[in-house]
Amino acid sequence: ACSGCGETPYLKLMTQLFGDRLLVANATGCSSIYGGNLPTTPWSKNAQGRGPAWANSLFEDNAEFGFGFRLSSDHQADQAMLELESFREQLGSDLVDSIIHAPQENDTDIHQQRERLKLVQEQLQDVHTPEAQSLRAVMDRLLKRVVWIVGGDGWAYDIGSGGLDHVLASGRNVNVLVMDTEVYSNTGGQASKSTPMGAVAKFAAAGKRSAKKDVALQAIAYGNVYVARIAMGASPQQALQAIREAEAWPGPSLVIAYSHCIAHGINMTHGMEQQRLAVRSGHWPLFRYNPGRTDHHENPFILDSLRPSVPLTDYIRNEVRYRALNIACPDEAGAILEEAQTVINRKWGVYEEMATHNAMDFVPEKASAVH
Ligand SMILES: Cc1ncc(C[n+]2csc(CCOP(=O)(O)OP(=O)(O)O)c2C)c(N)n1
Ligand code: SF4
Repeated sequence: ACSGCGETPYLKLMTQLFGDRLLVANATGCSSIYGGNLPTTPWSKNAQGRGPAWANSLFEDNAEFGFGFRLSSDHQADQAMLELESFREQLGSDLVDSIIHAPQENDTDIHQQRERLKLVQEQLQDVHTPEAQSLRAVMDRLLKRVVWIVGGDGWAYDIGSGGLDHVLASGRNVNVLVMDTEVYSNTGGQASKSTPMGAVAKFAAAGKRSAKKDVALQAIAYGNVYVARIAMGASPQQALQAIREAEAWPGPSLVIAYSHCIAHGINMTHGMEQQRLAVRSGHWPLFRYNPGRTDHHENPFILDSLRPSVPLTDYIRNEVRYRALNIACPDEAGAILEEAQTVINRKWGVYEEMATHNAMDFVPEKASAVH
């Protein structure tokens, strides 16, 4: 990756959180290039040399590709449980039941499940029947697998958006991370539906004239999708909390991560500060929509950032993609950026109002069932 890339810290964090339980479906884009070229990759391994399983299919089918990981992994877990059942007498009901009913909700639960599975391996190590060999081969499926579908905005907002929508609507336990650079970075910075109003990009040489698509609100409309908007440079704690909550939610999750990029024309050594300005100006409000909160009659929508405290111009003046607007169309630049500020003000108003709602204002619990 380019040095100072805004995408890579999210992937490193994901490895650190989920390690060898992580299955990653990676859309084509910068992340499939720097992520797939060993040894310089943000994906890391633990002391035992184990790390995530990773694969890249295409640009356009990544959500469906990752959805397949979920289906196959659930199927393999079911198969492993059946095979484990057939050893109930030999292993003892206590051990078998504790494996089958293990909660696996936090690090301690996961550690305990690993220990139980180790115990089964030990007890079966001298059993050489085909059944025992088969169980040994599938047993690691009884450790909870975490599926993350990752990619850029070109994939999520544009070319893979139909598939992404379909997968989010499935109610299944998949997690999606969109590393949003607001352009197609890997192919040189073409505009996507994520490109903000006023930014100059390829195919938007006179500045993008329409507002950025709000994929978060689209997903929130389903009611059963966990949705968060994060920016590690502005709030690493909120980013960490959102990624953890997304994984813990038993249905679909969508995390949209602000990712600064060389395509923005910034000094990359100040990328994280630029993320802070994106949040403080209201360009990138931080929030979490956690459907699980409606179970406790709480508002699922939490606005994590404060009301904008600096004008948009304070953020965009550090970025060539916006400064280029004055050169490309000096007569219109002022009006376009004024409009962009209005978009931000109104969008903030929408989020602020959502944050004052109560659970009853959102999709009801029954309609938001997950499976
Ligand atoms: C169907 C298809 N169209 C175009 C491409 C060429 N292509 C590869 S990566 C890429 C850009 C990816 O942009 P984005 O999803 O925003 O990810 P980023 O590179 O910004 O991380 C494009 C257009 C492709 N591989 N497949
Ligand atoms: S082009 Fe942007 S997203 Fe791609 S590696 Fe460079 S900084 Fe990261």
